[in-house]
Formats: sequence, C-alpha cells, structure tokens
Amino acid sequence: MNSRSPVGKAGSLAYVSTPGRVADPEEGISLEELALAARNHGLPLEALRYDVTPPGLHYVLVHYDIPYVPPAEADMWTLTVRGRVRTPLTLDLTALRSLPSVTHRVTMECAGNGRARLTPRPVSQPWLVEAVGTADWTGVPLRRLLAEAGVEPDAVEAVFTGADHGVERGVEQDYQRSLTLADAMAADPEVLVAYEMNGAPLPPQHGHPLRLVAPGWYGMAHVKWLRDITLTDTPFAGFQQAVAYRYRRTPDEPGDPVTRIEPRALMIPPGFPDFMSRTRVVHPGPLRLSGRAWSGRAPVTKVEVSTDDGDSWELAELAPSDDGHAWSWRRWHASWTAAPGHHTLTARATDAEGTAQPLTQPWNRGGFGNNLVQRIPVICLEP
Ligand SMILES: Nc1nc2c(c(=O)[nH]1)N[C@H]1C(S)=C(S)[C@@H](COP(=O)(O)O)O[C@H]1N2
Ligand SMILES: [Mo]
Repeated sequence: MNSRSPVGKAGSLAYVSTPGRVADPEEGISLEELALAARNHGLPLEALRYDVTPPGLHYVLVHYDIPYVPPAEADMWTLTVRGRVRTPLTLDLTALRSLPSVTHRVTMECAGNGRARLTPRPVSQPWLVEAVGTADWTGVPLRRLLAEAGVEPDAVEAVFTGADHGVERGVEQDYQRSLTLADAMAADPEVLVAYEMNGAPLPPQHGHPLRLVAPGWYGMAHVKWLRDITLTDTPFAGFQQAVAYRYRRTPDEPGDPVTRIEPRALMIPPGFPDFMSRTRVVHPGPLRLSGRAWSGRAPVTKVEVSTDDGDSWELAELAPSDDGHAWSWRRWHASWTAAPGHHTLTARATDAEGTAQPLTQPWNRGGFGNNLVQRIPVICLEP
C-alpha cells in the first residue's frame, strides 16, 4: 500500500498514515477504503421515511476503536470539566442523570458525506449520500455545566476529549475537537452532553455512555465517549481541528474549518431496486416522490424537484416547520406521473440564508461538505 511511509527516528512509530491522499482516477477502490466501509455504515435511504431513525439504521462513523465500557461500570463513567474554570468538576453518570435534562431532535451528518462521488476521489470513508440520521438526544445542556464550573474571563475555547485513541501522522493521540466558548455556551443551537439516544442509553457505537451533541454541526463536532472538557485560553490546534476537517484545495494551505452542515435534500428512491444496474424500477402512472431536507446553517425554506435531470424544476411541498425541532430534517413531497423510459430524478434544498445545493461538485482534498444534488436513475416499465 502506498499510504504508509517511514518516519525514521523522529517518531516513536515506524510509519505514518497519510490523510488527504487523493486517488488516481484510474485507481479502483483501495483496501483502506474497504476497511473503513466495513466498520462504518450509512442510512438505508428507504429509512428516510421515519421521522426519527430507528435503532441500528442511523449512520455510524468511528475513526478508531469503539471503547469497551463494561455494563456494570457505565454509571461510574466520569466526565471532568477543568482548565479555565473556577471550580473543576468531576461528574459520574449518576450525577449527570440527576441534573435537569433536555431532549433535542437533531439531524446529524458526516462532513465526508458525498465524498465517494468526487473526482478525483479523496481516499477516506467512501460515503455516497447516506451518512445521515436523526435522533432524539437527551442530556444536560453544556452551558449549564460550564456555568456550574464557572468560566474564567480568559477562556476562549472548550476542548472535548473522547476515550478512543489512535495514530495520526505518526503521533499517538485521543479523539479531540473544540468549540469556541460562544458556540459552547449558545442557547440556540444548544449543545448537549447526552446520555440517551431515542429514550435509551447510548449504544456503544454512538458514544456509550456519554457524547457531545452539537446541533447544526457536521458529525466530527459531536465527540463520542466523552470523558473530558477543558476550557483553554488559546485556540485548540489538535489534529482533528487544525489538520483534518479543513476545506483545502492544495495540501499546504491552512484552509477554512469545516463547521455547519450545508443544505441537502434526499429523495427516498421510488419504486424498487435493480442494484446491478444501479437503477430504480417503477411502473407507469402517478407517483408520490418524497424525502427529507435539512441544513445546519438555517431552516430549509425550499425544496425543488426535477424529473428530467435538472432541465426543469418544480417546487415540492414542505411539511410545516416544527418549532420544537429546529435542527432536524423536514419532510417534503412532490407528485410525478411516470411515463415509460429512462428518467433522472433530482431534489435540491435551499435554506433561510439563501444557500442552495450546488449542481456541480464543490471539490476539496478532504472531500468535505460535498452537497452536490442527488441523482436517481429510474427506468419506468411499459404498462
Ligand atoms: N470520540 C469520537 N467521537 C466522534 C468520532 C470518533 O471517531 N471518535 N467520529 C466523529 C464523526 S467524524 C462523526 S461523523 C460522528 C458520527 O456519529 P455517529 O456514529 O453517532 O453517527 O461522530 C463523531 N464523533
Ligand atoms: Mo464524520
């Protein structure tokens, strides 16, 4: 594999992995992509029908190993809150559960969603469009915990550390991400330290027993297996913050950080599948096209649907916005009368900030934020 190269004596490890590799357009899927795809999984698009994604169907992305927490020890899991605070806290799960809790319905999406459709293709988890899910998360508002600890005036960021651990560019490290103090303390969207998903303890792959939930943010911000929150007086420069998750077109530029979820609409593939030809099959006549749309920047205000590969667009009907669920997807539908032949179906979301999904791919080296519209090839059979 050409993804490993020696680091010599400088590092304690005999190799470094090379993030940000871009596959040669001629190159087939690599073993590292197969290894990633074998442990992570997406949402089957037919499950877009559910308001809240059923257990096991929410997408999963883990960078390292899923930490093992013996069931009998979950209540003893401790979260520390320290750094630039007046009173450092150590809270076990029982203590966290005894604090006032809130539940937020949140649509979460991996920043790498859409990566596998890019040309050239960045070598990483090869998502098509399915790295998304919606859950009801219950926990303690982060701002309440920070207020309890007492934020020092010179604190600028909160750094979140997970219990999982791996190697990035030859250096052993924990999974860590930060939020600015303003984002961490915001009332809307309100960041949660969550211990329940859909009314039950978090499943192992979703962060058991504790995770961060940052509504509106791409997945990487929702730190799983959360064990420490440290307030710092300088911006955090860790790997997952300053090196990975940057919009870069060349390897050396610093790049803008990956933050909020770009708008996206997905259609539930109509009819039934012919996986070998990557086509959906429908019978002629009236059909209801439906799906979900979301944006982590502002509420979705418009979904347009095309049944002729983007030549013409029609407004879809959006389900009424549910005030209590501002950070979860909205249902939409449109009607179509299918006529025999080949068709390409597309849907396009626009949010309240006026940002619309692009019709050409927004390429970058990491393959982040590719919210290019979905295209569904359909064959309509003869009557
Ligand atoms: N500790 C830790 N937190 C993590 C990750 C991780 O690898 N380790 N992956 C992040 C990424 S990139 C995503 S997209 C989301 C996925 O959350 P889910 O698996 O619950 O859908 O978790 C985030 N939180
Ligand atoms: Mo992700």
